[in-house]
Amino acid sequence: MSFGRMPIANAFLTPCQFNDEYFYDLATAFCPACETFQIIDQPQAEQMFHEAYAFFTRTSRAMVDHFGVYADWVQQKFMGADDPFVVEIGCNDGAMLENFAKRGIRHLGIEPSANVAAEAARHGIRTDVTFFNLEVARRVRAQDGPANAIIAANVICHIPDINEVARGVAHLLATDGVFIFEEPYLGSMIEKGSYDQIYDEHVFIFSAGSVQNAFRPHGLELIDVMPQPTHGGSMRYVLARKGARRVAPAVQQAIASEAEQGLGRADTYESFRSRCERSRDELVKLIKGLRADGRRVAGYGATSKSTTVLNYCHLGPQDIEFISDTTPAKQNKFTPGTHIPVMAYEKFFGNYPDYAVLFAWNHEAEILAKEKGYAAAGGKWIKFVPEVKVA
Ligand code: JHZ
Repeated sequence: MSFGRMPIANAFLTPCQFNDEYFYDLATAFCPACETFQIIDQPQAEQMFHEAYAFFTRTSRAMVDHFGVYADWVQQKFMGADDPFVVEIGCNDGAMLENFAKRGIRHLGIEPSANVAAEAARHGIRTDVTFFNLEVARRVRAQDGPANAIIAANVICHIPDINEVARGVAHLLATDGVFIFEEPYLGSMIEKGSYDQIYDEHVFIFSAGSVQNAFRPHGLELIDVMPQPTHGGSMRYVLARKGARRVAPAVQQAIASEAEQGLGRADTYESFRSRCERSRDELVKLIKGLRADGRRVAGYGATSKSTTVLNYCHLGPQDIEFISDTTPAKQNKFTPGTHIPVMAYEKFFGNYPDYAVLFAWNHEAEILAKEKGYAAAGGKWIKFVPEVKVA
């Protein structure tokens, strides 16, 4: 399936950059042999992760809380060794590792985007500004010893060379160490029709089956899976060296439920494609209709996901007046490809639109709780996951 010509999801830009924008074809494929769902054309990692990376984890209070709970669980369950060592791949602004650092636990955040890594350092996190690979794993092990836990959140699916990740993890992990990561789950994306999870950074949308197949050749075994409510449905995967730890029954249960859901069948993806097309047509019709009636429509949350929605639906500033976002690095810039202004939250609060497209739909509970005033003033939300509707 192709979603068409797509810019880099987080490349928010200024008008003088409009003429040099980079585009690629956002198309997906499913491999029945290894059960991997992935994008085909993959922009270079350096085009996405650099010193001006626009996404900061701390922009969601609920996610910061979630990472606090995640970190506590890792510590209680897997950090019993004397002087344990934890490594996070892709630590962003340090929202997760801070929970280890403040307890004096030896840690290292490996983060290729220098600006978010600097924010992590500001919070007392030890960082290494680089992409994770086998060579880095060798260097870290030589300096700090083996890792009792290697953790990641919304990162492993961003790395095209998954075999290199597996080689690095297999080298760095202690004999009884664990590799734990979580990210948007294929089963949830198919169930909800949340096609906006597909963009350049998300090279893979993993499932229990595809994770098992990707890491098994490297001597790493999937020993547990735990569904998470974050990002519209995520899965946490726990891996260990083969035979080092007991495999929880949840692994086989997840694999059986993936088969039942049809994640290995072509017709599942045919239906998903039709659902994406229907969602696009309904959203465009709704927004164009409102604009024809003279209504003001804005967006809430200039997410990476919204780059896919806006470009796939060909919605621009004539349809969506502006998008409100709390991230300073995105404000007063324009959305990739569609050039809708991104404005500070005050613009939304001070001049409520008639309708607001909830692009950050995964943070709905957090946002609706703080935006009671918008609804009270007669403002309406446009949602598009799992179905297009006004609420
Ligand atoms: P949010 C990013 O995806 C990129 P995105 C990345 N590839 C990934 O995998 C996930 O994160 C984890 C703003 N906001 O979290 C802040 C408000 O304005 O859905 C963010 O710009 N007001 C690493 O970009 C955006 O919305 C608010 O009240 O799709 C949310 O982005 C809140 C809560 C957020 O991730």
